[in-house]
Amino acid sequence: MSVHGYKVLFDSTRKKHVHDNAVIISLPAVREEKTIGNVVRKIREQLGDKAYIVVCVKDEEDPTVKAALESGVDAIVLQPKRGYGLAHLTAMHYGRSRIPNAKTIVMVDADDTYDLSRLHEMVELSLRHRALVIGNRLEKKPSRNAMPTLNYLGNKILSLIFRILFTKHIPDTQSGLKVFPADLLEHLSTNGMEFSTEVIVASLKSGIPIYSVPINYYPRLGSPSKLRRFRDFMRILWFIFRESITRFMLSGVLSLLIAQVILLILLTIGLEKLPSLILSSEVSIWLGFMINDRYYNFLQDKDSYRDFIWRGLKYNSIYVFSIILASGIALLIHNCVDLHLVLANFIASIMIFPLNYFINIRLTWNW
Ligand SMILES: Nc1nc2c(ncn2[C@@H]2O[C@H](COP(=O)(O)OP(=O)(O)OP(=O)(O)O)[C@@H](O)[C@H]2O)c(=O)[nH]1
Ligand SMILES: [Mg+2]
Repeated sequence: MSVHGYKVLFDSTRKKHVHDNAVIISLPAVREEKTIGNVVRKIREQLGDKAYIVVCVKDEEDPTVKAALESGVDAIVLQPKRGYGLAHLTAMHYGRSRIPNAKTIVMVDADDTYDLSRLHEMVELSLRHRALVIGNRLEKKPSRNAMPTLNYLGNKILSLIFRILFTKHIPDTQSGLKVFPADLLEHLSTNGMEFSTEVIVASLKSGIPIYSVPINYYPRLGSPSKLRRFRDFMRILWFIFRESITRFMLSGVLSLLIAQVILLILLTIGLEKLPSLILSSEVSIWLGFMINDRYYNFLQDKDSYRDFIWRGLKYNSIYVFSIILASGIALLIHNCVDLHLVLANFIASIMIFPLNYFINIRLTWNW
């Protein structure tokens, strides 16, 4: 993915930045002329000339452009359309086009609210482990001036939902300060505020480890926030759902339905109830595995036929407990409520969906 239609407003073309240790800094800004100077100074204090600072604005007339020039940034670009994510994508892609060797990208707001005193350490950590390093603002509750209670709750809730659906604990998913390996950029494409979450999801999918470093969070002293609370909250929530549960919907629903058809056939030809249940569940799990593998680039890269079977067996064996549980529940419902076994099995399968989801997501991104 690359960004089209952007405009370069300024480029220092300082050749000394083109070295292997360069770090691309992406600074999206809308009317941040009062604070951008401070942010640039703090970045230089931490990273010196290693930092290749790209500011992205959405309006050519924005006074931030002048302030950024005066503060000594390396490049200023104009994004093709509005959007926080698109601003980052524009700055990052431009940075990479200038410094193809850069190994690390830093994203941070231009509003001087993020504590950058650990930036150097975060960059080192990211380089050493090829990791995503997140500045965690929620280690201790930030002052209400810095983060109003509603924003604090929103951040906590989004991080909690993320934890439930991705079975991964990240204390501050919405932090705007993130440091990650530059090649992760190939997997990023969202234009709105969900960009921040996309960086985490892309890291999980790529098997990149994630670290959190506690930082302070300060009040905004410049222009008002660009956050549209409700709209952005809903967009991020939808993104989390889209990337987690719905990812397994197709395979889940398909294999669930096919399992019931197979169960009906096995019962009709006179097989005992328990073996019929187990056999139909097995087929459904294999089917789910194959759909996931084919359509969601499941587990690692493409491998040989033998490896595929081996992975399938491993995947299957982890489901043993869930098959026993589902069959048990199905028989219980069937006997107690006198429901047809196929219907009882259908209900049991839906009941154990959370367990299967948990197994599936753990296996998919195997952490
Ligand atoms: N270029 C560009 N920058 C943007 C856009 N939207 C937001 N920004 C900048 O992106 C950064 C993050 O936006 P903020 O308004 O600080 O949003 P936030 O940090 O989630 O919310 P607060 O905690 O209230 O600051 C700031 O530097 C903004 O100026 C956009 O559409 N284009
Ligand atoms: Mg901000």
